[in-house]
Amino acid sequence: MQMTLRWYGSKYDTVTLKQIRQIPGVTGVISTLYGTAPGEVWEMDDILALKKEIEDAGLELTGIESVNVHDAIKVGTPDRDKYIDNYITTLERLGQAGIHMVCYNFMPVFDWTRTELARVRPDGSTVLAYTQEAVDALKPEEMFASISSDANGAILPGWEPERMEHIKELFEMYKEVDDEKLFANLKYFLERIMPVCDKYDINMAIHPDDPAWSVFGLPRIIINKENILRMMKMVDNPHNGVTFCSGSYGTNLENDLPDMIRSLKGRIHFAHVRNLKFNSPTDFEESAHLSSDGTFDMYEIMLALYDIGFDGPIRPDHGRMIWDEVAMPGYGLYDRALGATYLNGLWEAICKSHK
Ligand code: DNO
Repeated sequence: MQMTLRWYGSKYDTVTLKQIRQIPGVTGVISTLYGTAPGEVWEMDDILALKKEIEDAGLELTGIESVNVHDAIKVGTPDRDKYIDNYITTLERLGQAGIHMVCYNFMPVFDWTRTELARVRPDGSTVLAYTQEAVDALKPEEMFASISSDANGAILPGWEPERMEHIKELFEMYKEVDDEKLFANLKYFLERIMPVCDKYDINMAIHPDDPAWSVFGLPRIIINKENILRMMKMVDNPHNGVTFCSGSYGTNLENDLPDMIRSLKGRIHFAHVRNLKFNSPTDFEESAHLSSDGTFDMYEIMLALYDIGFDGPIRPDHGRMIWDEVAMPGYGLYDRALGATYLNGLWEAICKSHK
């Protein structure tokens, strides 16, 4: 596996490439053209400039998170082909630039959803947290206002203000879309993009829905083993794979994470590894990566990845805000660096004990 860190680009991120380069064992960066809107074609010059900036800092552009999918594709509106064509052109250019892993999601309206961005833990760190009760008490359009003041000035992925201005229209668009329709639209999208992925050897890695259940009555399908295996089978091409995100699948305590990993041998193209601490089945917070700080056995997760021969990029996922850092919630430097080091330690021990 290759340890990486997510980086939003010098215009948007408080963390620098120089800092990332100094985290032991981190050799790559997962980035994106953060200023582009879903559906837009990415310019080759912008892709190459991003790649060069990262390489000049002594790191590799290991993959893209994310090339976002336009809502027309998820909803299956008559103009979806235009947006799929744009997506294909972007993939083509990424392939030509030597990029072989693209993370994306198929979540309607929102990307990941948290109800608090700065819950204070007993040690004084602050973390992202979720309670179902808070979601049930809010209208979707209130949700954005309720969390944006804690965002430290950052624009959160999937929660861009210009998107949120159209939230009612977005909900209207999805009125007729249920789980089956969403599966069908995903299949249509994947079947159209697989030829370009085959040509340039691009691994598509779908990110799970987070939390792994329906929010605000919207359909959500990338939530458990059954659905993800259905998706792998429905377009049975090795380039159709997943981002295994322990913190997203893990929101549903019925998901057996190591078992899910083992069932996806050869199809995990990217791993996000983090821990959650549950206070009740519908109230969780994003703890430190260490097993003892949360609910998951991180050793078992890393062991399952080892057992299936996982050799793709991995990243510590969201970190806590510690040591007075001010950064995009979940994406500061310090706790993600601790997470990377911890995961590297587990991996080294697993590798050595299997020699
Ligand atoms: C949250 C991230 C997600 C992820 C997208 C992929 O921090 O893991 O926003 O990047 O869902 O498209």
